[in-house]
Parts: sequence; C-alpha cells; structure tokens
Amino acid sequence: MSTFALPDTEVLAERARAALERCGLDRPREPAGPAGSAGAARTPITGRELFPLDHDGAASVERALDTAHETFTSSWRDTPAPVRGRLVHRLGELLREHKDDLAELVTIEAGKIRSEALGEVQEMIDICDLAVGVSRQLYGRTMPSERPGHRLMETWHPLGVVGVITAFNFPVAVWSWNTCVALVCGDTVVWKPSELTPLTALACHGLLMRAAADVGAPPGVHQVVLGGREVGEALVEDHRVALLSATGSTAMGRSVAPRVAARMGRYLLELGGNNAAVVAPSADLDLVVRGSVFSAAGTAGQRCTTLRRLIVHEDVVEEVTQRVVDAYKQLRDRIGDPFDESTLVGPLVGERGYTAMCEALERAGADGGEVLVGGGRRLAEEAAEAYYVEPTVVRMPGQTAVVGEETFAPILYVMSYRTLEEAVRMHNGVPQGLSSAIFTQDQAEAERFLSAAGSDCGIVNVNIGTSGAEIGGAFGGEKDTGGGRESGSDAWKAYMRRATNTVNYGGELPLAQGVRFL
Ligand code: UN1
Repeated sequence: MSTFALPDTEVLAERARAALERCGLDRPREPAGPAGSAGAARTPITGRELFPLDHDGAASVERALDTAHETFTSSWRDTPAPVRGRLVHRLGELLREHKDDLAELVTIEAGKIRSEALGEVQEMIDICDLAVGVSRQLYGRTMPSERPGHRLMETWHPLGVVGVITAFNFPVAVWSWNTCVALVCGDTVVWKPSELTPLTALACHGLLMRAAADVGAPPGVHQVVLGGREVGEALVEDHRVALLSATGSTAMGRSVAPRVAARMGRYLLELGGNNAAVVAPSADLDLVVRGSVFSAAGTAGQRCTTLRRLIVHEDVVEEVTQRVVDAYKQLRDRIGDPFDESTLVGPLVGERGYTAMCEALERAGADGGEVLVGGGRRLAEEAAEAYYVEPTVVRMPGQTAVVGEETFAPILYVMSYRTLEEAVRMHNGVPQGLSSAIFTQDQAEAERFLSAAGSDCGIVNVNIGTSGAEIGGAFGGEKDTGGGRESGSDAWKAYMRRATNTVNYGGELPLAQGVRFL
C-alpha cells in the first residue's frame, strides 16, 4: 500500500537518540564546543534537522591524527596480527548484538528501507568474519634464491595511519570494509564520514571503542572526525596518512589523487559507476526483470553499483522493456517512509540528487529519450524538504552524453543492440568502469563478456544484476571509478607495505648476477 504518512522529525530524533544510547552513547556530541563548529544530524525521511551536532575543528583533527600515529608506532604495528584480529572479532559480536540499532540509524540518516539497512549491517558482520580470518593469513611468498646458502622471501608490514573517507549511501559498510581490514593489517584509522551520516559514524566508533576496551586494545586505533571538506582535506594533505581510502564522486577523486601522490602517499579510490547489463536473446527474462529492478530502483538508485543502463538485443527489447515497465508500475505504490514494511523505495538523500535527476531527464528528453514510467516527485506536500521520486525508465535512441554520466538517482536508460560486439562497445563506451552484467544462456557469449575483450569493469556478473556484491570478492572498478579494490580477496595488500628479504645463512658472500668485487 502507498505510504502517505511520514513520521514526525521529533519522533525520528527520539528514535535516533534511543538507538545511540543502546549502542552505548548516552549523548551524541553537544553542539558548538570551543574547538568545534556547529553541524547537525539530519534525516532525508522528512528532510529536516534532527538535532545539532558539533563538528571537529582543525585542532581536534590534528589531535586525532597525532593519536592515530602515536598508537601505530608505539603499539599497534607490533601487536601480533591474530591478536589484532581479536578486536575485530569482538566488534563483529557487538555488531550482531546491535544490528537493529545500527540499521535504525542507517534508515534515519540515509533513508534506506529497513531490509537494505539490515543488509548493510550484515555486510559489516561478514567483513568482520573475513578480516579475522585474514589476520592469520597475511601471507608473504618465499622465492628460490639464485645464490647458494641464501633465502629470499617477502614480509608484509603495517602501513601506518589509514584515512577513510566515506559517502552517505553506504554509511557503515564501506567504513567497515576499510577499517576491519586495516586494523588486522596493523594500521590505525582516522575516519571522516559523510556530513550527512554523522550518527551512524558515532555509533560505529562507539561500538569499536567498546570492543577495544573488552579485548584490551588501545583506544587510539580509531578516531572519527566530523565535518565538511576541510576535514577531508586535512587527511589528504597530512604526511602521516600513509593510505587515503576515499569513496565518493569522480570529481572528488580527481582532486584527491594528485595531492596524495604529490606527497608520495598511497590512495585507494572507489568512485562513480555507470553500470550496465547486456540482455542477450537467450536470456531468462524472469531473471532479467528481477535482477534489473532491484539493481536499478533499489536504494532509490543511490548505489555506486546501481544499474543505470540496460542494453537489450533488438529481438527481445520490446518484451524486456514492457516487463520492466510493468514491474516499475508495481513500485509506484511502494515509495515512501522507509520504516514502513511495504516500502521498497525510500527518499533521495537530498535536493541535489533530485535536481540532478530532473536535469538528466530533461537532457535525455532533448536527446530523443522517452520516459516510459516514473519521473515524478512524491510526498512534496507532506514534506517539502524531502525528496521522494518515482523510479524511472527511459527508452533512449542511443547512448548520448547524458547516458554517459552517473546521475545518483533511479533512472534506467534502455537501449538496443544487434551484435554482441556492438553491445560490448556500448557497454564499455562510458568513462566509468565499476560493475557490469550479462544475462544470457549462451555460454560462449557469457565467456566473451568475461574475457579480456569483454566488459572493462572491476565487477563482471553473469545472470545477476550489477549491485549487491558479496564482501568475499575484491570490490572496485577501473577508469573513472578510480582503480582501487576494497573488501575481500587480497585487497588487504593495499593496507600493508611489502619488504623483500634476502637472508644469507651460508657463510660465503656470492653476489647476485655473478658480479665479482674484491
Ligand atoms: C557503494 O555503493 O558504494 O555491491 C557500495 C553493492 C554493495 C556495496 C555498494 N555491496 O551494491
């Protein structure tokens, strides 16, 4: 059923306070302390402020960096990795205990529907499990030495302070991918969450501090710094930040990367996506419809992995389009309060997303695009400052400039193709390279899409949509997506430095490459 009643902001503020309290935070930061400046916690559900919240000033960011650096050098890097794993193990237990509380805060601050908010916290729990395993598997290789009586091997050492900058759309999971892995790798973390989601950040930090107290880890392993651009810039510029891991727009990445590189720091960027699915004539259309609708309209189109382009073979384009449009019609009554069990599409996080959506639809129309379903705004009378929108399908005559851009809103462009080569060309013909999919029953076709000459993305799927990746794989993408990899597989290596060791146990000193000297 359609949800026309939205909860009161005061009720949401009370729910947020109660969830924070259950996580062990009696009072979130009081506003306007002498060192800080006033910020606020907000909710996209009503578009209103929940309560004021102090931001960090330059001095407290400096203190956070000092503490993180001091903790790294004085104890954390020398703590055995499996012992570091105990901290993350305990965090995983606390996350299980407070799954509902964190999900509550994610819904309040990011507007995610309950099931997706719970899924996000589950993603955190999963990465804790993975990181605990990694804490006993920071493997280096041994290589045969060319010299008698010598051994050649590599060891992986902690890197230092990791600066983590996260976006509003995955306010807790992306933090945990970085932080759980960084902590077992022996790094300490300074986290700057999105300005839009400070409460979820304070709750995560609070739980991690409880875990640290429980297992006897130093509290300085993790700091959270709240604020805007200037706080992020302090992390970008500071030479003590050995790795800067940032999630956000390509524009942000373009500004960050050269500055970190100029001081020879490392960066790990997870930036925009413009993800597509190719639908071949042999595809199972039930899978196509279900996979596409969740990937395109889920999270109100605000995932990096959101499906934004559907490239469909001309033989099935009419049927696929019709079925996707029909499924979107079922969503029409399910846009609204993300706390309502029947809601599938919550609000956009703010006005910017709405404006971007309107502009994109206008440009698509000018390019010959036709809106087949959606496009409108909802609940504007009930909550003028909240932005609920109808997920939208646009039939496009071709891949015009606007289709090549990432618009962080639920717009799905549908285009058609004749040959797989053409489909792959269109697929790869955008600046971003995060996630991709092909729906086909033809194995050779699937393999071609997975091959070096196929999709150019970091994530390439067969018969599932583009979003909702598991944490076990490395997550990230190519081109304008930034090239970084986070989460599972061997992504931990980005959080460590490698030392190559040659050990002479032979008593002679033969030089490599047969060189003779003295
Ligand atoms: C993001 O949108 O920044 O694959 C991360 C997914 C999620 C993570 C998305 N597991 O959709």
